[in-house]
Amino acid sequence: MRVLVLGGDGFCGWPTSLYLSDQGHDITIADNLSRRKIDVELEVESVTPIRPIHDRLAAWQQVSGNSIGFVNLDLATEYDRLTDLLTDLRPDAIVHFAEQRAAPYSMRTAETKRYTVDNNVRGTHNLLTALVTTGVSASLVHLGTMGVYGYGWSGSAPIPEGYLTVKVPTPDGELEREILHPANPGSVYHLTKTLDQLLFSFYAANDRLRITDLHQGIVWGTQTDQTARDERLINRFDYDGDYGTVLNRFLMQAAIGHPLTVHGTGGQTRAFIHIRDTVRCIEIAINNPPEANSRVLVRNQVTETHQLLDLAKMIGDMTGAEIAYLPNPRREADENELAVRNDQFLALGLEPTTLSEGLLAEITDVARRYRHRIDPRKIIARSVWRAGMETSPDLMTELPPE
Ligand code: NAD
Ligand code: USQ
Repeated sequence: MRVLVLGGDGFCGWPTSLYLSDQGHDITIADNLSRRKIDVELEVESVTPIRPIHDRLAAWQQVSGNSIGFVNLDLATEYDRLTDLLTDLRPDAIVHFAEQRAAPYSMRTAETKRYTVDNNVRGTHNLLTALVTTGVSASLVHLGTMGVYGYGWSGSAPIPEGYLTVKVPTPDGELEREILHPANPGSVYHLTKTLDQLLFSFYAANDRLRITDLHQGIVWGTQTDQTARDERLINRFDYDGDYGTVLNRFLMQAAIGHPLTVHGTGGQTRAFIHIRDTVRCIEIAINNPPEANSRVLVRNQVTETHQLLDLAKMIGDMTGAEIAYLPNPRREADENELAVRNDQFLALGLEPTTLSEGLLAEITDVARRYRHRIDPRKIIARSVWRAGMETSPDLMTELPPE
């Protein structure tokens, strides 16, 4: 299959591109490298030393014999170049990762809020319009998020895959309808994913575009079989207070002896998936697109749910790391229940990597190996959801000796 990977230089997009290339697909990446530029703006780097995109691509060609195309393109602002690319390439499938994806970054300032909305919503809408204008009949797979459903809204009822069955009272009795699950975003970033959903619904109904929206949980881990083949192919590992996600942050913190930064009580429950399962799910999704003329196909891309405090305790037991209960910089429930349906991917053959299998390897193979690249002053999350909310001072300012 000819596959266009939008955002293919990022944490999920890079290993997906290599995995699909390894499976024999013909891959082209389009990315504006904005994620690398935000690292410069935040004065932080991936724990793992990621190589410039052209070095990465040359290394993959050397290691695998397969070449991957690359186009430096801004999905949100370069509409004409996007239509040219679609017309030239005529992909069979498009995977859309190309959005600003950090909730804390999206809540930093008025500028980052506006950037996140402009970048994400315009990018998605440009893509949909470009597909209609060019007549390219590629199926589209978008990376959405579990956060569109919000947390705790339906108590212990499992979150369905995208649609909720509701009963509507009418003068003649009750009508049963399936509606898009109500949106409950917890940040401007998550809000953009709920706006994406409406764009998809419209274009699937009006233009018969074939769209899959993957509501993915928090991705953990770093390497896949492909990125581990050569150090030049290594995947990024974010640990900072904006882009680092909770489980990878705890693993990195344990590796340097930093207390585990639990926000609030740690009663928040979230959904997780290993990066190896992400890439496999994308392959399943491109191989099983919806029919034209059907509604958006929503699949929940998660394998486990955990309460944050349980995760912190598990890592503390494994490594001796202490837990620090910090003021929560976000506006979110202290505690919530979360059960998620993920029947579709399991039925299509996904065999989940469980937390118990990979945690220690992640600490020793990645976090400890590159610990010297960590700046402990970048660990505490400083982006607050509302002016005046408290954050913690740095708990460590220098790396302790090994
Ligand atoms: P990332 O920031 O590492 O990668 C995103 C890539 O898209 C970057 O390489 C960036 O340069 C590129 N990009 C952003 N805006 C662009 C634009 N306008 N034009 C072209 N390229 C652009 O993020 P990630 O962690 O790989 O996440 C990928 C997708 O998966 C995102 O849409 C995110 O919302 C979703 N997701 C991620 C997670 C997670 O835990 N990382 C979980 C659920 C969903
Ligand atoms: N948290 C801590 N300590 C930390 C960091 C985070 O307690 O050091 C807490 C947060 O307060 C929050 C939870 O952990 O309650 C998750 O935070 P996160 O940064 O790991 O995840 P989130 O902001 O939700 O965003 C990440 C990705 C995003 C993706 C989302 C999937 O950055 O792209 O969409 O996970 S989901 O959460 O399922 O919506």
